[in-house]
Amino acid sequence: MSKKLLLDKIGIEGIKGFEVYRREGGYKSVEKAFKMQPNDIVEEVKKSGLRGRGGAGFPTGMKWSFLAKPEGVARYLVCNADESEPGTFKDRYLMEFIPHLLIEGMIVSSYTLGSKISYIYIRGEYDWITDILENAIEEARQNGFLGKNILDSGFDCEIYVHRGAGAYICGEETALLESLEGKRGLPRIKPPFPAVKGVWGSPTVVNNVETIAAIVPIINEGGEAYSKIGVGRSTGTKLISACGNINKPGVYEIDMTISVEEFIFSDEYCGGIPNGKRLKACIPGGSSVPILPANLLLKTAKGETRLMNYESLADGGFVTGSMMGSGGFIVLDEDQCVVRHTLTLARFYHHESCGQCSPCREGTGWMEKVFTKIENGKGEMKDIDLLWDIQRKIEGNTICPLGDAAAWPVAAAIRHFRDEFEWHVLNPEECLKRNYGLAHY
Ligand code: L3W
Ligand code: SF4
Repeated sequence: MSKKLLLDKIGIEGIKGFEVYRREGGYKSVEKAFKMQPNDIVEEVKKSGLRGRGGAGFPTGMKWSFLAKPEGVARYLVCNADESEPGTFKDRYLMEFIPHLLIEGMIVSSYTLGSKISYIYIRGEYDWITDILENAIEEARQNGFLGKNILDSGFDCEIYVHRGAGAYICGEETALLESLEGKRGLPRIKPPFPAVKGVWGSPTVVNNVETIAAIVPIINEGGEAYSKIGVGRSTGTKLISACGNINKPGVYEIDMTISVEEFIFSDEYCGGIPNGKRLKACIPGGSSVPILPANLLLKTAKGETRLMNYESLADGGFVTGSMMGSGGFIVLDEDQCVVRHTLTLARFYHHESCGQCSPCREGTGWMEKVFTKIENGKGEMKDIDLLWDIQRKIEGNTICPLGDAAAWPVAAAIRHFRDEFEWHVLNPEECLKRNYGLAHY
Protein backbone atom coordinates (compact mmCIF):
# COMPACT_ATOMS: atom_id res chain seq x y z
CA MET A 1 0.00 0.00 0.00
CA SER A 2 1.41 3.37 -1.02
CA LYS A 3 1.96 5.97 1.68
CA LYS A 4 -0.45 8.86 1.32
CA LEU A 5 0.55 12.41 2.10
CA LEU A 6 -2.00 14.43 0.14
CA LEU A 7 -5.15 12.32 -0.04
CA ASP A 8 -4.90 10.60 3.36
CA LYS A 9 -7.71 12.67 4.90
CA ILE A 10 -9.99 12.77 1.90
CA GLY A 11 -12.54 10.28 3.31
CA ILE A 12 -13.10 12.26 6.53
CA GLU A 13 -16.57 13.77 6.67
CA GLY A 14 -16.51 17.54 6.49
CA ILE A 15 -12.81 17.76 5.52
CA LYS A 16 -13.72 20.32 2.85
CA GLY A 17 -14.55 22.80 5.59
CA PHE A 18 -12.06 24.72 7.75
CA GLU A 19 -13.21 23.41 11.10
CA VAL A 20 -12.74 19.70 10.38
CA TYR A 21 -9.59 20.32 8.33
CA ARG A 22 -8.05 22.26 11.21
CA ARG A 23 -9.16 19.66 13.78
CA GLU A 24 -7.37 17.01 11.70
CA GLY A 25 -4.08 18.92 11.91
CA GLY A 26 -4.61 21.36 9.05
CA TYR A 27 -2.66 24.66 8.91
CA LYS A 28 0.04 23.32 11.27
CA SER A 29 2.59 23.85 8.53
CA VAL A 30 1.76 27.58 8.46
CA GLU A 31 2.45 27.87 12.20
CA LYS A 32 5.69 25.94 11.79
CA ALA A 33 6.80 27.89 8.69
CA PHE A 34 6.32 31.26 10.41
CA LYS A 35 8.92 30.19 12.99
CA MET A 36 11.42 29.52 10.18
CA GLN A 37 13.39 31.84 7.92
CA PRO A 38 12.22 31.76 4.26
CA ASN A 39 15.68 30.64 3.12
CA ASP A 40 15.56 27.69 5.50
CA ILE A 41 12.20 26.65 4.01
CA VAL A 42 13.73 26.79 0.52
CA GLU A 43 16.51 24.51 1.82
CA GLU A 44 13.92 22.05 3.20
CA VAL A 45 12.17 21.97 -0.17
CA LYS A 46 15.51 21.40 -1.93
CA LYS A 47 16.29 18.59 0.52
CA SER A 48 12.91 16.97 -0.18
CA GLY A 49 13.79 16.49 -3.85
CA LEU A 50 10.25 17.64 -4.81
CA ARG A 51 9.89 18.08 -8.56
CA GLY A 52 7.20 20.10 -10.33
CA ARG A 53 4.04 18.01 -10.68
CA GLY A 54 2.62 19.86 -13.73
CA GLY A 55 4.54 17.91 -16.34
CA ALA A 56 8.14 19.07 -16.61
CA GLY A 57 9.40 17.70 -13.27
CA PHE A 58 11.69 20.70 -12.64
CA PRO A 59 13.13 20.73 -9.07
CA THR A 60 10.90 23.02 -7.00
CA GLY A 61 13.55 24.12 -4.49
CA MET A 62 15.82 25.15 -7.35
CA LYS A 63 13.02 27.09 -9.04
CA TRP A 64 12.33 28.91 -5.76
CA SER A 65 15.98 29.75 -5.31
CA PHE A 66 16.05 31.28 -8.84
CA LEU A 67 13.44 33.88 -7.82
CA ALA A 68 14.97 37.31 -8.30
CA LYS A 69 14.67 39.69 -5.33
CA PRO A 70 15.31 43.23 -6.58
CA GLU A 71 14.83 45.90 -3.91
CA GLY A 72 11.37 47.48 -3.81
CA VAL A 73 9.85 45.17 -6.46
CA ALA A 74 6.85 42.94 -5.61
CA ARG A 75 7.19 39.18 -6.06
CA TYR A 76 4.34 36.84 -6.92
CA LEU A 77 3.32 33.23 -6.49
CA VAL A 78 0.96 31.91 -9.14
CA CYS A 79 -0.61 28.48 -8.82
CA ASN A 80 -1.19 26.83 -12.17
CA ALA A 81 -4.61 25.20 -11.84
CA ASP A 82 -5.32 25.35 -15.57
CA GLU A 83 -5.41 21.58 -15.73
CA SER A 84 -6.36 20.86 -19.34
CA GLU A 85 -4.06 18.09 -20.50
CA PRO A 86 -6.25 15.31 -21.91
CA GLY A 87 -6.28 12.43 -19.41
CA THR A 88 -5.29 14.64 -16.47
CA PHE A 89 -7.75 15.38 -13.67
CA LYS A 90 -5.73 14.97 -10.46
CA ASP A 91 -5.63 18.68 -9.54
CA ARG A 92 -9.38 18.92 -9.92
CA TYR A 93 -9.77 16.04 -7.43
CA LEU A 94 -7.45 17.61 -4.90
CA MET A 95 -9.06 21.06 -5.13
CA GLU A 96 -12.58 19.65 -5.03
CA PHE A 97 -12.18 17.30 -2.08
CA ILE A 98 -9.47 18.87 0.10
CA PRO A 99 -9.31 22.54 -0.93
CA HIS A 100 -7.70 23.74 2.30
CA LEU A 101 -4.59 21.66 1.53
CA LEU A 102 -3.93 23.88 -1.48
CA ILE A 103 -4.71 27.08 0.46
CA GLU A 104 -2.38 25.95 3.28
CA GLY A 105 0.39 25.22 0.76
CA MET A 106 -0.23 28.60 -0.89
CA ILE A 107 0.20 30.45 2.41
CA VAL A 108 3.45 28.67 3.30
CA SER A 109 4.80 29.12 -0.25
CA SER A 110 3.76 32.78 -0.38
CA TYR A 111 5.52 33.45 2.93
CA THR A 112 8.66 31.68 1.70
CA LEU A 113 8.76 33.58 -1.59
CA GLY A 114 7.67 36.94 -0.14
CA SER A 115 4.48 37.05 -2.22
CA LYS A 116 1.88 39.24 -0.56
CA ILE A 117 -0.59 38.82 -3.40
CA SER A 118 -0.83 35.31 -4.81
CA TYR A 119 -3.04 33.88 -7.51
CA ILE A 120 -4.67 30.60 -8.36
CA TYR A 121 -5.23 30.59 -12.12
CA ILE A 122 -7.93 27.99 -12.69
CA ARG A 123 -9.29 26.62 -15.95
CA GLY A 124 -12.59 28.28 -16.83
CA GLU A 125 -14.45 24.97 -17.04
CA TYR A 126 -13.78 24.31 -13.33
CA ASP A 127 -16.38 26.88 -12.32
CA TRP A 128 -17.73 24.89 -9.36
CA ILE A 129 -14.21 24.47 -8.03
CA THR A 130 -13.69 28.22 -8.19
CA ASP A 131 -16.56 28.50 -5.70
CA ILE A 132 -15.04 25.80 -3.47
CA LEU A 133 -11.65 27.57 -3.43
CA GLU A 134 -13.14 31.00 -2.81
CA ASN A 135 -15.10 29.58 0.10
CA ALA A 136 -11.93 27.99 1.53
CA ILE A 137 -10.03 31.28 1.13
CA GLU A 138 -12.80 33.14 2.96
CA GLU A 139 -12.77 30.56 5.78
CA ALA A 140 -8.98 30.84 6.06
CA ARG A 141 -9.25 34.63 6.23
CA GLN A 142 -11.96 34.51 8.91
CA ASN A 143 -9.73 32.25 10.99
CA GLY A 144 -6.73 34.56 10.73
CA PHE A 145 -4.69 32.62 8.17
CA LEU A 146 -5.01 35.24 5.41
CA GLY A 147 -5.11 39.02 5.42
CA LYS A 148 -2.94 41.38 7.45
CA ASN A 149 -0.35 40.26 9.97
CA ILE A 150 -1.24 36.56 9.78
CA LEU A 151 -0.90 34.89 13.22
CA ASP A 152 1.05 37.96 14.40
CA SER A 153 3.88 37.05 12.07
CA GLY A 154 4.03 40.46 10.42
CA PHE A 155 3.31 38.75 7.08
CA ASP A 156 0.35 39.96 4.98
CA CYS A 157 -1.11 37.80 2.25
CA GLU A 158 -4.14 37.71 -0.05
CA ILE A 159 -5.01 34.92 -2.48
CA TYR A 160 -7.18 35.54 -5.55
CA VAL A 161 -8.72 32.92 -7.81
CA HIS A 162 -8.61 33.91 -11.49
CA ARG A 163 -10.63 31.93 -14.02
CA GLY A 164 -9.31 31.21 -17.49
CA ALA A 165 -11.56 31.25 -20.52
CA GLY A 166 -11.10 27.75 -21.89
CA ALA A 167 -7.79 27.75 -23.78
CA TYR A 168 -5.38 24.83 -23.19
CA ILE A 169 -2.44 27.06 -24.06
CA CYS A 170 -3.06 29.14 -20.92
CA GLY A 171 -1.61 26.21 -18.92
CA GLU A 172 1.77 27.10 -20.44
CA GLU A 173 3.21 29.28 -17.72
CA THR A 174 3.98 32.42 -19.76
CA ALA A 175 0.65 32.28 -21.66
CA LEU A 176 -0.98 31.95 -18.24
CA LEU A 177 0.77 35.11 -17.04
CA GLU A 178 -0.33 37.02 -20.16
CA SER A 179 -3.89 35.87 -19.55
CA LEU A 180 -3.66 36.84 -15.87
CA GLU A 181 -2.63 40.32 -17.01
CA GLY A 182 -5.86 40.47 -19.03
CA LYS A 183 -4.28 39.84 -22.41
CA ARG A 184 -4.65 37.06 -24.98
CA GLY A 185 -2.82 33.95 -23.77
CA LEU A 186 0.17 33.94 -26.10
CA PRO A 187 3.32 32.21 -24.77
CA ARG A 188 6.37 34.43 -24.30
CA ILE A 189 9.86 33.55 -25.44
CA LYS A 190 12.01 32.22 -22.53
CA PRO A 191 14.41 33.41 -21.19
CA PRO A 192 13.64 35.56 -19.34
CA PHE A 193 11.99 32.94 -17.15
CA PRO A 194 9.09 34.01 -14.93
CA ALA A 195 11.42 33.74 -11.92
CA VAL A 196 13.11 36.88 -13.27
CA LYS A 197 10.33 38.55 -15.26
CA GLY A 198 6.86 37.16 -14.67
CA VAL A 199 3.49 38.75 -14.08
CA TRP A 200 3.53 42.53 -14.63
CA GLY A 201 7.27 42.24 -15.24
CA SER A 202 7.90 41.16 -11.65
CA PRO A 203 9.69 38.02 -10.42
CA THR A 204 7.11 35.22 -10.26
CA VAL A 205 7.07 31.57 -9.32
CA VAL A 206 4.53 29.45 -11.19
CA ASN A 207 3.84 26.07 -9.56
CA ASN A 208 1.28 23.35 -10.19
CA VAL A 209 -1.53 22.64 -7.66
CA GLU A 210 -0.07 19.31 -6.54
CA THR A 211 3.40 20.82 -6.14
CA ILE A 212 2.08 23.52 -3.82
CA ALA A 213 0.00 21.00 -1.84
CA ALA A 214 3.13 18.84 -1.36
CA ILE A 215 4.81 21.73 0.49
CA VAL A 216 2.50 21.02 3.47
CA PRO A 217 3.83 17.51 4.30
CA ILE A 218 7.37 18.65 3.49
CA ILE A 219 7.17 21.36 6.17
CA ASN A 220 5.30 19.14 8.63
CA GLU A 221 7.57 16.11 8.30
CA GLY A 222 10.79 17.74 7.06
CA GLY A 223 12.45 17.62 3.65
CA GLU A 224 14.61 14.65 4.52
CA ALA A 225 11.68 12.45 5.56
CA TYR A 226 9.90 13.34 2.30
CA SER A 227 13.00 12.49 0.26
CA LYS A 228 13.06 8.99 1.75
CA ILE A 229 9.70 8.14 0.16
CA GLY A 230 10.06 6.97 -3.44
CA VAL A 231 13.24 6.11 -5.25
CA GLY A 232 16.20 8.01 -6.74
CA ARG A 233 15.18 11.44 -8.00
CA SER A 234 11.49 10.46 -7.86
CA THR A 235 10.88 11.42 -4.25
CA GLY A 236 7.63 11.75 -2.34
CA THR A 237 4.23 10.68 -3.61
CA LYS A 238 2.59 11.39 -6.97
CA LEU A 239 -1.06 11.76 -7.91
CA ILE A 240 -2.02 9.75 -10.97
CA SER A 241 -5.32 10.19 -12.80
CA ALA A 242 -6.09 6.88 -14.46
CA CYS A 243 -8.60 6.46 -17.28
CA GLY A 244 -9.37 4.53 -20.45
CA ASN A 245 -9.90 0.76 -20.52
CA ILE A 246 -9.52 -0.03 -16.83
CA ASN A 247 -11.92 -1.33 -14.22
CA LYS A 248 -11.32 1.43 -11.69
CA PRO A 249 -10.72 4.84 -13.26
CA GLY A 250 -9.89 7.53 -10.72
CA VAL A 251 -7.18 9.46 -8.92
CA TYR A 252 -4.55 7.48 -6.99
CA GLU A 253 -1.74 8.67 -4.78
CA ILE A 254 1.25 6.39 -5.28
CA ASP A 255 4.74 6.27 -3.95
CA MET A 256 6.95 6.02 -6.97
CA THR A 257 8.34 2.57 -6.26
CA ILE A 258 5.42 0.51 -7.59
CA SER A 259 5.57 -1.15 -11.00
CA VAL A 260 3.41 -0.18 -13.95
CA GLU A 261 2.08 -3.74 -13.96
CA GLU A 262 0.95 -3.46 -10.35
CA PHE A 263 -0.65 -0.09 -11.04
CA ILE A 264 -2.70 -1.39 -13.97
CA PHE A 265 -3.62 -4.85 -12.71
CA SER A 266 -3.85 -4.75 -8.92
CA ASP A 267 -7.18 -4.14 -7.20
CA GLU A 268 -5.64 -1.40 -5.11
CA TYR A 269 -5.27 0.75 -8.23
CA CYS A 270 -6.78 0.34 -11.73
CA GLY A 271 -8.09 -3.21 -11.13
CA GLY A 272 -7.13 -4.59 -14.55
CA ILE A 273 -8.78 -4.34 -17.94
CA PRO A 274 -12.52 -4.91 -18.36
CA ASN A 275 -14.02 -7.94 -20.13
CA GLY A 276 -10.82 -9.97 -20.05
CA LYS A 277 -9.29 -7.89 -22.86
CA ARG A 278 -5.57 -7.67 -23.34
CA LEU A 279 -3.50 -4.56 -22.71
CA LYS A 280 -2.47 -2.94 -25.98
CA ALA A 281 -0.77 0.31 -25.03
CA CYS A 282 -0.70 3.18 -22.58
CA ILE A 283 -0.05 6.90 -22.61
CA PRO A 284 1.47 7.20 -19.13
CA GLY A 285 1.78 10.95 -18.56
CA GLY A 286 -1.00 12.89 -20.25
CA SER A 287 -1.68 13.26 -23.96
CA SER A 288 1.60 15.06 -24.68
CA VAL A 289 3.87 12.13 -23.94
CA PRO A 290 4.75 9.20 -26.22
CA ILE A 291 2.46 6.16 -26.26
CA LEU A 292 4.08 2.88 -25.20
CA PRO A 293 3.04 -0.55 -26.51
CA ALA A 294 2.39 -3.20 -23.84
CA ASN A 295 5.74 -4.95 -24.30
CA LEU A 296 7.68 -1.74 -23.55
CA LEU A 297 5.26 -0.55 -20.90
CA LEU A 298 5.66 -3.34 -18.38
CA LYS A 299 9.39 -3.88 -18.99
CA THR A 300 12.05 -1.49 -20.23
CA ALA A 301 14.05 -2.29 -23.36
CA LYS A 302 16.74 -3.66 -20.99
CA GLY A 303 14.20 -6.16 -19.65
CA GLU A 304 13.87 -4.43 -16.26
CA THR A 305 10.50 -3.99 -14.56
CA ARG A 306 9.14 -0.57 -15.51
CA LEU A 307 8.23 1.52 -12.45
CA MET A 308 5.78 4.38 -12.04
CA ASN A 309 8.38 7.11 -11.70
CA TYR A 310 10.18 9.85 -13.64
CA GLU A 311 13.32 7.87 -14.46
CA SER A 312 11.84 4.47 -15.18
CA LEU A 313 9.03 5.74 -17.43
CA ALA A 314 11.61 7.73 -19.39
CA ASP A 315 14.13 4.89 -19.58
CA GLY A 316 15.22 4.42 -23.18
CA GLY A 317 14.39 8.02 -24.14
CA PHE A 318 11.62 8.44 -26.69
CA VAL A 319 12.73 5.39 -28.69
CA THR A 320 11.67 2.83 -26.09
CA GLY A 321 10.47 5.03 -23.22
CA SER A 322 8.02 7.83 -22.45
CA MET A 323 7.50 10.36 -19.63
CA MET A 324 5.81 10.73 -16.25
CA GLY A 325 4.43 14.06 -17.52
CA SER A 326 1.40 15.30 -15.64
CA GLY A 327 0.42 11.84 -14.37
CA GLY A 328 -2.52 11.41 -16.77
CA PHE A 329 -2.46 7.64 -17.30
CA ILE A 330 -4.53 6.52 -20.33
CA VAL A 331 -4.89 2.77 -20.91
CA LEU A 332 -5.86 1.24 -24.28
CA ASP A 333 -7.10 -2.33 -24.65
CA GLU A 334 -6.62 -4.59 -27.68
CA ASP A 335 -9.73 -3.23 -29.46
CA GLN A 336 -8.51 0.35 -29.57
CA CYS A 337 -7.24 1.91 -32.78
CA VAL A 338 -4.02 3.85 -32.30
CA VAL A 339 -4.52 5.77 -35.54
CA ARG A 340 -7.90 6.97 -34.39
CA HIS A 341 -6.62 7.91 -30.94
CA THR A 342 -3.73 9.85 -32.39
CA LEU A 343 -6.08 11.63 -34.79
CA THR A 344 -8.11 12.76 -31.75
CA LEU A 345 -4.95 14.21 -30.22
CA ALA A 346 -3.82 15.80 -33.50
CA ARG A 347 -7.19 17.53 -33.76
CA PHE A 348 -6.91 18.72 -30.17
CA TYR A 349 -3.43 20.25 -30.62
CA HIS A 350 -4.43 21.89 -33.90
CA HIS A 351 -7.46 23.42 -32.22
CA GLU A 352 -5.41 24.63 -29.23
CA SER A 353 -2.37 25.97 -31.10
CA CYS A 354 -2.15 29.72 -30.47
CA GLY A 355 -0.84 30.25 -33.99
CA GLN A 356 2.25 32.32 -33.14
CA CYS A 357 4.82 30.00 -34.75
CA SER A 358 4.45 28.58 -38.24
CA PRO A 359 5.72 25.02 -37.55
CA CYS A 360 3.03 24.56 -34.88
CA ARG A 361 0.25 26.57 -36.53
CA GLU A 362 0.68 24.95 -39.97
CA GLY A 363 2.10 21.59 -38.91
CA THR A 364 -0.69 20.70 -36.46
CA GLY A 365 -3.24 21.50 -39.18
CA TRP A 366 -1.45 19.31 -41.70
CA MET A 367 -1.14 16.46 -39.24
CA GLU A 368 -4.86 16.56 -38.55
CA LYS A 369 -5.61 16.56 -42.30
CA VAL A 370 -3.31 13.63 -43.10
CA PHE A 371 -4.57 11.62 -40.12
CA THR A 372 -8.18 12.23 -41.16
CA LYS A 373 -7.35 11.05 -44.68
CA ILE A 374 -5.78 7.82 -43.38
CA GLU A 375 -8.52 7.14 -40.84
CA ASN A 376 -11.18 7.65 -43.51
CA GLY A 377 -9.69 4.98 -45.75
CA LYS A 378 -8.17 7.39 -48.25
CA GLY A 379 -4.56 7.15 -47.09
CA GLU A 380 -1.52 6.28 -49.18
CA MET A 381 1.72 4.74 -47.91
CA LYS A 382 3.56 8.01 -48.53
CA ASP A 383 1.20 9.73 -46.06
CA ILE A 384 2.81 7.84 -43.19
CA ASP A 385 6.20 9.26 -44.14
CA LEU A 386 4.63 12.66 -44.63
CA LEU A 387 3.28 12.56 -41.06
CA TRP A 388 6.72 11.58 -39.80
CA ASP A 389 8.28 14.44 -41.73
CA ILE A 390 5.78 17.03 -40.42
CA GLN A 391 6.25 16.08 -36.76
CA ARG A 392 10.06 16.23 -37.18
CA LYS A 393 9.74 19.77 -38.51
CA ILE A 394 7.66 20.89 -35.51
CA GLU A 395 9.70 19.35 -32.67
CA GLY A 396 12.20 21.78 -31.17
CA ASN A 397 11.26 24.61 -33.55
CA THR A 398 8.60 26.44 -31.60
CA ILE A 399 8.26 29.03 -28.85
CA CYS A 400 6.52 26.80 -26.32
CA PRO A 401 6.21 23.07 -25.56
CA LEU A 402 2.81 22.73 -27.28
CA GLY A 403 4.67 22.14 -30.54
CA ASP A 404 6.66 19.25 -29.04
CA ALA A 405 3.52 17.98 -27.32
CA ALA A 406 1.79 17.78 -30.70
CA ALA A 407 4.76 16.10 -32.38
CA TRP A 408 5.71 13.43 -29.81
CA PRO A 409 2.46 11.40 -29.81
CA VAL A 410 2.56 11.24 -33.61
CA ALA A 411 6.19 10.13 -33.68
CA ALA A 412 5.57 7.43 -31.07
CA ALA A 413 2.40 6.17 -32.77
CA ILE A 414 4.25 5.70 -36.07
CA ARG A 415 7.35 4.27 -34.40
CA HIS A 416 5.48 1.61 -32.43
CA PHE A 417 2.35 1.02 -34.53
CA ARG A 418 3.45 1.55 -38.15
CA ASP A 419 1.77 -1.73 -39.09
CA GLU A 420 -1.56 -0.30 -37.95
CA PHE A 421 -1.12 2.75 -40.17
CA GLU A 422 -0.24 0.44 -43.08
CA TRP A 423 -3.32 -1.68 -42.35
CA HIS A 424 -5.48 1.44 -42.76
CA VAL A 425 -3.89 2.16 -46.13
CA LEU A 426 -4.23 -1.46 -47.32
CA ASN A 427 -7.80 -1.94 -46.04
CA PRO A 428 -9.69 1.23 -46.92
CA GLU A 429 -13.12 -0.39 -46.89
CA GLU A 430 -12.60 -1.90 -43.42
CA CYS A 431 -11.65 1.57 -42.15
CA LEU A 432 -14.96 3.00 -43.29
CA LYS A 433 -16.99 0.17 -41.75
CA ARG A 434 -15.62 0.70 -38.24
CA ASN A 435 -17.44 3.02 -35.90
CA TYR A 436 -15.83 3.68 -32.55
CA GLY A 437 -17.80 6.73 -31.65
CA LEU A 438 -15.81 9.55 -30.14
CA ALA A 439 -12.65 8.73 -28.22
CA HIS A 440 -13.59 9.13 -24.57
CA TYR A 441 -10.94 10.93 -22.59
C1 L3W B 1 14.39 29.77 -13.96
C2 L3W B 1 15.84 28.62 -15.42
N1 L3W B 1 13.37 28.90 -14.14
C3 L3W B 1 13.39 26.13 -16.27
C4 L3W B 1 11.37 26.71 -14.94
C5 L3W B 1 10.36 27.16 -15.98
C6 L3W B 1 9.18 26.22 -15.65
C7 L3W B 1 9.84 24.94 -15.19
C8 L3W B 1 9.92 23.86 -16.19
O1 L3W B 1 6.21 22.70 -19.57
C9 L3W B 1 5.72 20.35 -19.72
C10 L3W B 1 5.39 20.54 -21.18
C11 L3W B 1 4.05 19.82 -21.30
N2 L3W B 1 15.59 29.65 -14.57
C12 L3W B 1 14.79 27.71 -15.67
C13 L3W B 1 13.57 27.91 -14.98
N3 L3W B 1 12.75 26.91 -15.40
N4 L3W B 1 14.66 26.60 -16.44
O2 L3W B 1 11.13 25.33 -14.75
O3 L3W B 1 10.19 24.39 -17.44
P1 L3W B 1 10.02 23.60 -18.77
O4 L3W B 1 10.29 24.56 -19.87
O5 L3W B 1 10.84 22.36 -18.72
O6 L3W B 1 8.51 23.10 -18.80
P2 L3W B 1 7.08 23.83 -18.88
O7 L3W B 1 7.12 25.01 -19.77
O8 L3W B 1 6.56 24.09 -17.49
C14 L3W B 1 5.59 21.61 -18.92
C15 L3W B 1 4.24 18.71 -20.31
O9 L3W B 1 4.82 19.38 -19.23
N5 L3W B 1 3.03 18.02 -19.93
C16 L3W B 1 2.07 18.50 -19.12
C17 L3W B 1 1.09 19.32 -19.37
C18 L3W B 1 0.15 19.44 -18.29
C19 L3W B 1 -0.91 20.25 -18.29
C20 L3W B 1 -1.94 20.16 -17.29
O10 L3W B 1 -3.06 20.14 -17.64
N6 L3W B 1 -1.60 20.13 -15.98
O11 L3W B 1 -1.09 21.12 -19.24
C21 L3W B 1 2.95 16.68 -20.13
O12 L3W B 1 3.83 16.02 -20.52
O13 L3W B 1 3.79 19.33 -22.57
O14 L3W B 1 6.39 19.88 -21.92
O15 L3W B 1 8.41 26.75 -14.63
O16 L3W B 1 10.06 28.48 -15.84
N7 L3W B 1 17.02 28.51 -16.00
FE1 SF4 C 1 1.66 28.96 -30.01
FE2 SF4 C 1 2.17 26.50 -30.90
FE3 SF4 C 1 4.05 28.35 -30.96
FE4 SF4 C 1 3.24 27.36 -28.60
S1 SF4 C 1 4.28 26.24 -30.20
S2 SF4 C 1 3.63 29.52 -29.12
S3 SF4 C 1 1.06 27.06 -29.06
S4 SF4 C 1 2.11 28.38 -32.11
